[in-house]
Amino acid sequence: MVTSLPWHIALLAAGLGSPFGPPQGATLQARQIHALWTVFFFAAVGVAAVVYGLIFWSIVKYRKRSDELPPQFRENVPLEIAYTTIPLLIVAGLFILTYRTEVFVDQVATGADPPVTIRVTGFQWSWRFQYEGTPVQVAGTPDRPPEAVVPTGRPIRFILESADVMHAFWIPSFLFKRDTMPGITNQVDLTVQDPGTYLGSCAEFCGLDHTRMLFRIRAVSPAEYERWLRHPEGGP
Ligand SMILES: [Cu+2]
Repeated sequence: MVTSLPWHIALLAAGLGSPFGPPQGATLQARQIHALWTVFFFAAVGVAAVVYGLIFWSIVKYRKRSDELPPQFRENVPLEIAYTTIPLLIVAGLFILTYRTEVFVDQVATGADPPVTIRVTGFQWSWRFQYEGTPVQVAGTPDRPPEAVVPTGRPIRFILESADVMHAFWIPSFLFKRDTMPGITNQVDLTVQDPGTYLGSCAEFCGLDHTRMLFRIRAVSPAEYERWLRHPEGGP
C-alpha cells in the first residue's frame, strides 16, 4: 500500500498539471475529448451569464417600490417559444458534438497498415501486455508494475481482457478509461502524440490489492520502439 503512494500522487499531479481545465491529453483521441470539454465549458459559461444576468436584472429593476400592485401578465407566447427552443438547440448541438467525439474515440482503424496491437490482460493484481505477432510480453506484479513501450504517431490497438474479475484500464494522461471484463473483449485504437512516460492504474475496485494494479506506458519514436521490440527489457 505504502509503496504505491508516490504513484497515486503522480497520477493526481498529472491531472493538476494543466494550465486550464483538464489536461489536454497525450493522444489524438484525448485532444478531441479536451476540445469537446472546452465547448461544454464555454456553453455553460454562456448559459450561466444569461441566467444570472436575468436574475439580477429582475431583482434590481422590479424591486418593490410601493404598495401598488405592478401590472399582471399571464403569458408571452413568443418568449415561451424562445426559451424552449434555444435550450433545445443548445442541447442538440452538444449532443451532436458528443456523439461525433465518441465515434472518433471508439473507431477502430481498418486498412492495409495494421496498427501496433497489444493484448492487455488485467488480473489480480497487475497487468500483462502481449505484443501481437511478436514473442514480446511484459507482465507485472503488484511490487513491480509493468512498463509497456509504444511508438508515437501510430495507432496502437489495445485489446482489453480480464483473466478473473472486472478491472479498468485507466491512463489519466490519455483521458481514457475502459473496463476489462472476463468473457468480453474491448478494443480501442489510441494514437500517442507526445513522447513520454504515462502512468496508469486499475480504476475498478477488484479486491484487496486493487490499489497496486499500476502500470506505465512509455511512448517513444517509432525507430526507438522497433529497437525496443528486438531487445525489450524484461522481455523474452
Ligand atoms: Cu483491478
